[in-house]
Amino acid sequence: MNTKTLFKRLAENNTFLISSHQNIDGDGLGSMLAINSMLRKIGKKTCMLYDGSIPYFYRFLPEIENIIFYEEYEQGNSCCDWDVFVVVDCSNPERLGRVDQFRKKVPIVVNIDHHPDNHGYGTMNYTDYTCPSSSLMIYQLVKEADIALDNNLATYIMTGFITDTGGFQFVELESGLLSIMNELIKAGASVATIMRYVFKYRRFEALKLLGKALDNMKYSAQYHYALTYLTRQDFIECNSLEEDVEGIVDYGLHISDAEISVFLKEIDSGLFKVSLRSQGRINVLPIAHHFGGGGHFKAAGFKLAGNLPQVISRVNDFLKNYLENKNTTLIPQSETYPVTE
Ligand SMILES: [Mn+2]
Repeated sequence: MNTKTLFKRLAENNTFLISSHQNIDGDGLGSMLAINSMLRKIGKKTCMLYDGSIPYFYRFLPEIENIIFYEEYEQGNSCCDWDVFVVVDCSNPERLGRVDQFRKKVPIVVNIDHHPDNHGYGTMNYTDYTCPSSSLMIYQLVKEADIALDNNLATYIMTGFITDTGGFQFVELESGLLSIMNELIKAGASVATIMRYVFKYRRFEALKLLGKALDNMKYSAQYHYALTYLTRQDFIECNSLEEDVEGIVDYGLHISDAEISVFLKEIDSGLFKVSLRSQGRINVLPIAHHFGGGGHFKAAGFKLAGNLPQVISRVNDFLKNYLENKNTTLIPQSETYPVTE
């Protein structure tokens, strides 16, 4: 669906529920806040609802305190019936957690996303996997609607873009993108501020946890991939929070000839969340699909049950097999954008 038709349909309705995926990142948050801000500017009633916790380093985002947590919703608040449910940056609606129930209760479901494995679960789907961030898709919608960018809206869109491109590292900044950046900066987005919060501003305990992960890292010089892990015990020893792992998976790609970085995080005793990152040549999405997960060509993830040695060996076995068939595993040319799951 194009932006013109979508905006027309949005404008015809009055009340909107907005949500995004669990383990939310800067693009999920930026996109939620951006569509919320856009709809409010045209006089709509909105409610941002999220099932999960929001990492502390995203609290610099204006009006983030307006996002309602699912627990608060359950305890009763002003949100009631909605005409439209807008889901942003979410390839699979199961990733909405308990908010997913509203897909069946709200008449119109709008799916705005840039994940290549989004199968169009909305009643209206605005999907574009060549777009570097979902927030940039909302930028296109804002332009279509002829809504003026203000400081907040520009900050939300820029935060999504910066998060999903790893701070402009994983995208060729061509003139088209640069002119959008220029417009966002003119409207008040501060690249320096966003970069600091998204990539640097961390608790001391997060750095200790990174130390553990680097210590646990193994590198396969033969297959060119790094693999590391963190167990529940590591979290306890470092007094760490779940969000303290943000960015750890990227460190494996610092190795000069690494093609892939793998990070296993024990989320519960005997259950691991596995994150994959690619330098840009090898497609990691089929690996995630094999294990029932999803994501992008360069950033994907899945969950795997077992104890640590079992999980490591299952991942190693599959990866080695996969990497031996390189002809079938390369990222299609020019499809090299997002870097978060
Ligand atoms: Mn995204």
